Amino acid sequence: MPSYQPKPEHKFTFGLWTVGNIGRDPFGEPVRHKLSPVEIVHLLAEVGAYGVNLHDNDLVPIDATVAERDRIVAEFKEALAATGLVVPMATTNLFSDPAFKDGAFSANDPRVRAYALQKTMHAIDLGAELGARVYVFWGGREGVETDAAKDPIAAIKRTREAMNFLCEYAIDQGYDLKFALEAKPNEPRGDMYNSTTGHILAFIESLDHPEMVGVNPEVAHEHMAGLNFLHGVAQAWETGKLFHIDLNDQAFGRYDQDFRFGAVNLKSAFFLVKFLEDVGYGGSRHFDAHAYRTEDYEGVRDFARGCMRTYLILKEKAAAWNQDAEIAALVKEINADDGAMAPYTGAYSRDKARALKAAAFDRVALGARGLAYERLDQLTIEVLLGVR
Ligand code: GLT
Ligand code: MN
Ligand code: MN
Repeated sequence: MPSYQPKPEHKFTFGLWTVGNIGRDPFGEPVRHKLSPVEIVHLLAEVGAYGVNLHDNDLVPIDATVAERDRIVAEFKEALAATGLVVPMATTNLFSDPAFKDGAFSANDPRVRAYALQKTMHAIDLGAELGARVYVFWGGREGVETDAAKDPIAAIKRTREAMNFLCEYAIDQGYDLKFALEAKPNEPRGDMYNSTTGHILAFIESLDHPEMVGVNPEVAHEHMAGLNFLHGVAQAWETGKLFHIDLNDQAFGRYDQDFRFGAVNLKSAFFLVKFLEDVGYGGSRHFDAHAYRTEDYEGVRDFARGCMRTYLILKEKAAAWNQDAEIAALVKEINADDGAMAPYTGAYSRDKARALKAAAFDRVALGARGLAYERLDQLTIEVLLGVR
């Protein structure tokens, strides 16, 4: 019986804000006491995580003096050294402080925009000091409740200007850092800009340094937009832009849930894990989720272990799917190609186009053929249910 034991090579990471979530929601007070960053590092080491990610202010309070900052960072580094945990990713909190109530990089007030840049440069320095190689940007407040408040074109241009500035800053400092932008359609703003991974992939191509910018798609955020997460991830991967990934779960049409990975949509989680493993995604598997509000810290450990365990079980199911002879035969049949169309298709030529326009197709026969996707899907379900 496999142990589904997390190992460093699985690259399972959690944010300080995930297992450190104290269960506050818009209707209720915290249900768990606050753990210090050092305590969180030890909790993560205990459950078998590989790394810990952080916002600047998860570690260093926004109003800390330089001396306080240095002391906190030194203590944190000691905890990392003692546990062997690493910090693969860092990010900036540009959403909690009231200064950012109208956004950070896209805010109407130029002072807020400049302060956001300043705060991010300090946070990038902190991330680089801790060894982070990926720097995430989640525009938590970059949006509006009413389009009377902001010109959407100005918002895009301001965001581009900020990203270009920060790319140059990282290059100028000689940091070995890639930026990963994270989309979300709404919450906490009524509507957020760069609302899906697709929007962001297009936006990246308009930057001065597109090669150093990719995406950090999150399961819940694409589900909130009603989208197929795997398809966004695949598009990012295919263009070399999958720099990071936020794993969690979310029921379609509900509030922002950030549930344990695989808690709601097992089949989508299966195809996602299968994709990441099949293509050989080498980045962090970051669980951006938190325990139910009903839990104490034992429940938080259950939550964290559950995220990793479900991932590893699904990884095993993916291998079983790939090795299943009946499934493999169906997949082969579905993708069969006798080469008869090769003279007409592929790269364009005038001759091919002329020949293709004159070719005869049995349209009725094409439409009449059954594709056996029902059988294939049922076999998939049976792999997942453990009867194959
Ligand atoms: C916040 C958000 C996440 C982002 C984090 C990075 S913070 O919890 O809900 O999706 O990834 O800023
Ligand atoms: Mn996230
Ligand atoms: Mn989220």
